[in-house]
Amino acid sequence: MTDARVDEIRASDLRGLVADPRALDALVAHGDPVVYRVVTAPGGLADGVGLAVTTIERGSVGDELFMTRGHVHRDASAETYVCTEGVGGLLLSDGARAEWIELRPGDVASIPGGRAHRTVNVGRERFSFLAVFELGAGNDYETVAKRGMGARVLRSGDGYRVVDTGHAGRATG
Ligand code: PAN
Ligand code: ZN
Repeated sequence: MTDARVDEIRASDLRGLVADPRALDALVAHGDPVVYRVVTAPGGLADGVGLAVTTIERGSVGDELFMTRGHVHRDASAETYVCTEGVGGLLLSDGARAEWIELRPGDVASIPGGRAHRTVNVGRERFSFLAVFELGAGNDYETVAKRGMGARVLRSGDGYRVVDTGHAGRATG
């Protein structure tokens, strides 16, 4: 993939998405580090299939572990993730309920069509995964920014915990 596109997502790109905006401001003031990189095969593979590798750095915003922004596919297409490095997980949301799937190298996770999805690095190293998706799926970031993912993944001692937050506009619990 010599002509691959590389997108760098920095702390400042997570504005409006994190639990602790002050911790985010501090991180941005301290050099605005790269939270994750997405390497995309331009044009994708054959037959309308896209391929991208995401690598999330180790770190947190306050207690909230480094994560992707999260999105829903506008065309409600499904997607498959294959973990290649580190320990992380996938948060899925249908707007009412959140689901957490832990991922280690070799694990495969399916994202059903219409679900919002976000990944989180919960390990001690980088967390990397390969995504296979439909080209032209159309990533909608606004929905997640508005209603959240229904859960947040926080550092907890040596490990992590997934905290249910409910979805904005719905009863929390
Ligand atoms: C992935 C994601 C990638 C970055 O390739 O786009 O992990 O996450 P955000 O797009 O939420 O910033 C994917 O799910 N593609 O459809
Ligand atoms: Zn996706």
